[in-house]
Amino acid sequence: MPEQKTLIVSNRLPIKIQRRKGKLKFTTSEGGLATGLGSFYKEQGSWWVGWAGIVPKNADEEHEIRQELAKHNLIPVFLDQAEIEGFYEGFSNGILWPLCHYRPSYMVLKKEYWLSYCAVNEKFAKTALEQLSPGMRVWVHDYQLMLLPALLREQLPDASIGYFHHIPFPAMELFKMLPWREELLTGLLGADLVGFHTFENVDNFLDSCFGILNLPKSINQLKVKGRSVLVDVFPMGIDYNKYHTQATLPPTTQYADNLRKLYRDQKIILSVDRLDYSKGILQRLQAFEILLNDHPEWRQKIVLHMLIVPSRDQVGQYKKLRNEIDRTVGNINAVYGRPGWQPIAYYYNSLPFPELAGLYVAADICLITSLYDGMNLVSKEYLASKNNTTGVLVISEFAGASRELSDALVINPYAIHQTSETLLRAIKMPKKEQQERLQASQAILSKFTVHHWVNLFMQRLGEIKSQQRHELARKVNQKISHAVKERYDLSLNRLILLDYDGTLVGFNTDADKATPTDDVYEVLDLMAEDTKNTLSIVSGRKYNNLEDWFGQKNYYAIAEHGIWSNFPTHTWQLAPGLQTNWKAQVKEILQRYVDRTPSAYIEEKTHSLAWHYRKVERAYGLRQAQELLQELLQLTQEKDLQLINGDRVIEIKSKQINKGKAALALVNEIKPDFILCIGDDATDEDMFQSLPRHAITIKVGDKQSHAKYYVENYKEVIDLLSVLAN
Ligand code: GDG
Repeated sequence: MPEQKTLIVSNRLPIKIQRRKGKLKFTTSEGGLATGLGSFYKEQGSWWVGWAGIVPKNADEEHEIRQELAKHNLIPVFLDQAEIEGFYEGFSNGILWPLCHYRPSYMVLKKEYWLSYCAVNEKFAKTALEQLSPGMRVWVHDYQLMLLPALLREQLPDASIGYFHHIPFPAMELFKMLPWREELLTGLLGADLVGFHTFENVDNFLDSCFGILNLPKSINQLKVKGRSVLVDVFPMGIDYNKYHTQATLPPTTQYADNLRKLYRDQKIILSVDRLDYSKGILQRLQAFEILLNDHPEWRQKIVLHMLIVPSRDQVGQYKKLRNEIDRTVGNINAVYGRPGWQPIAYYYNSLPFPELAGLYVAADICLITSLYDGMNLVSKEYLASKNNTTGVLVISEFAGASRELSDALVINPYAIHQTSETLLRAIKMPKKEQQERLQASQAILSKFTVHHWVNLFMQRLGEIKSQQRHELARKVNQKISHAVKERYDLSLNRLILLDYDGTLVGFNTDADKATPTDDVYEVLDLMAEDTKNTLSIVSGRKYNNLEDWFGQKNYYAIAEHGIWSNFPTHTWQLAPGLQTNWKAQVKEILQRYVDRTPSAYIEEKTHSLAWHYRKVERAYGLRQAQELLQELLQLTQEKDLQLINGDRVIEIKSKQINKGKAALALVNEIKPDFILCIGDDATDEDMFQSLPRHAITIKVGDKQSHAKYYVENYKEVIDLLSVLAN
């Protein structure tokens, strides 16, 4: 029994239903996903939801299908003809597929396809929700169901939801073209874990979330309304033993022997793929033709055995491709063929599994020319089918599998002369080298199997859920705010330290416009009225800024991270012994970056300098900031200066002073029995770290922090202060 039940949701169920002589015939699928997930969904209590792939004739037939599928823990979603055309062929295969495979010009952007996609995702959500019980995990598969994670999240805020994208995720510039880009990204981010085959896909997805949804970038996590979402790489494997064993069984060995007899004295080059423009079939044929043309000595000694599985051949682009393949194959065979020998043996059908395995066993070379491919399982199946024998894999660098299989011969399928040369190298490769390369690849494939993939995905889903629980325990909720209020009420001498920007007011691209709101004044005035309270703003801003806003108040202000303070006399005083002779040299560097970066500017304070990029295009600003930080590193070390990497600002000031030291000075003076300190910035960490242990420290925004608690945003700070003051 699995520890936790899992609901799998994918577009297709792992079963094929056909009508034969008026009766329904059910055949289970042998696909990689079905095998990998088999151990989950067949366990009692786990289920698989998906389209049955058939439109029932009437209610009786629908009932029969449901009954039969239920025996295998499968739950069908039924689609009518309009949904098949809109959701499946229109949006999934006519928009998302070409876009994710870098063929945006093939997209047919019709609003009705989008509406159908939304409606069918809702339909899947409804069926899935009927099956879900508390504590169950959900694993959603692939691009047909990108909206589903968020639809499930709406109804089940605490559920464990994983999503895996089996095809490539394109670069942000491309994904941006979609009129429904925000909706699709938001849909995916309903999941706790979003998985891809390669790290490039992960990067592309994170770039899109940053560029389109404005979500800050990190290596592999995003924050969605306070919930951490993990985005990670899971290269899908195969059932290695199944292929390795099948290669020794009679139907397969027999098929392989027959094939070898048929192609006596010829090297067999094999290709297996669905009819699709992403597979580089025409490029493959061109490369093969160049080989025949440039190396006549190999004619009659090689054969390209090309199995193409029929797919989507009623769709325009696919029909066109098929005609082109037919024409090219015919042409090559006509030009280079001889009586008794055809260079290309082309089959447009699909084979039963034992025969497909026979092809793998017999082939000397497997040639994969994908122009883009999420993973490509055929390449892995071919290698796994080789039992102490020989065989060479030639694989496109644009297939996800090429990232793991570093012992294969890797090609760029667009460089057809290079492909042709590499093919020749594979044909001539000595047996010993073939064996060495095979063994190295098999060692990887036998470890990173599909079962390993499933376990790893589930393990990471568990990890992100426990991280979320941990984070939630730090979040200021009603219980925590009551406990703080209780301590507040019992204390007699309180110190309240509040950062300003990002803590009491929101971020404004124009720093001068981030003035205190009425709410801020109201709650601070109320707090300061209480004679038990000493309240101070602790900010990085210039003192004249703070003087303008808070100079007339009966609370205090500390400016420029502690360089200036008006405590306790309400007159501004400078911290003693600070040097400013470093400023000219640093300013010169900052000025260069201002001249190179539109909208960046320098803010000069009496004892510090700030380079602001709050108005600069976000990604570009971050890049310039990284470079500037790098350049300032050595100089600031030599001059004993502090380099602060803040929120869209880089600040340089003397090391002798920081917010932590300033806060501690107040603590020593006042000797409070209650300390509350709230801040959002890197510089506030100095306060969190230097205050006594009993201090209640709160970070605004759930970033890595030394603070004990966190709140989501400045509005929650005002709420908390109001609770305390009232
Ligand atoms: C998507 C992504 C990613 C093929 N012909 C026959 C047959 N097959 C089986 C193969 C293999 C499967 O079909 C094809 O898998 P691929 O991975 O190559 O490609 P897609 O179907 O496009 O899959 C892809 C995959 O999802 C997994 O995440 O790798 O990049 O596009 O298993 O063996 N099976 C039988 N007869 C055939 O004639 N029995």
